Amino acid sequence: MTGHFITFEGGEGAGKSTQVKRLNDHLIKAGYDILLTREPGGSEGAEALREFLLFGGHSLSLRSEIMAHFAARCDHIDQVIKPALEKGKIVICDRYTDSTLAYQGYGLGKGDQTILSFIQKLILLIDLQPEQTFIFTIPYAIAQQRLQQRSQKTDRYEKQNEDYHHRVADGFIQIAKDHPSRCHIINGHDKMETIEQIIFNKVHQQFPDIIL
Ligand code: Z5A
Repeated sequence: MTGHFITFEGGEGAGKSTQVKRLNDHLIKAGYDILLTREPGGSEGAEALREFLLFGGHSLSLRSEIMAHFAARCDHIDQVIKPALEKGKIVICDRYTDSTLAYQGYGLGKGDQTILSFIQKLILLIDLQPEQTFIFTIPYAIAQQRLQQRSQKTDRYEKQNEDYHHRVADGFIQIAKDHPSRCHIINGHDKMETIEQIIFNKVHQQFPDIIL
């Protein structure tokens, strides 16, 4: 594969999607070939599974919920991400495997080692890790204020209690510690322009062929 694979992660309302768009727009203006995508979703089948996972209202066992996220992910990888990387595109993905570790492993699974290792085995099986990941952090109260100001419908994870969201946030920090060369922690409470510049610099440092 000749392209690059960059992911954005973190709690909801932390500002990931805003920065994903800024990086995408900037790279396109600079003449790069980009695939901007998201999870769960990103392919026709995975978008159908997204609807089921986020808004379906079904009760799933934790392992089956994890498998459903990975089913969506495999379709997304096989039909969209791998072909784009093979064409040399820069793939920017809003959420990926670290979200499963944080939301299902640390959030719903409360950091249980059996669940974390179940997810880690699936991550190894799918055999496509991002080269660079930005992990956004934000105080819970600020994220809530931001989310209340928008009209989007609330998904099943956003409806979880505050303790759950703290476990997810701590999980993301742990993931960043476990993968220091791939992951960069971004303070989502900084100004948008400051964050944008930090990300541009980190992308250029990691991939000297990308000039921003
Ligand atoms: N999920 C999972 O459980 N397991 C998995 O394996 C995967 C996902 C892959 C997908 O949600 C849900 O799926 C997610 C985890 C779960 N659920 N939760 N909760 P999503 O992708 O649809 O939604 P999200 O990722 O949570 O996105 P979000 O809520 O839109 O958050 P965001 O992308 O980080 O924030 P934003 O849209 O860029 O910004 C939010 C608002 O803040 C907006 O009004 C901005 O203008 C404002 N903003 C952004 N940056 C700033 C700064 N720097 N200052 C001030 N205001 C700002």
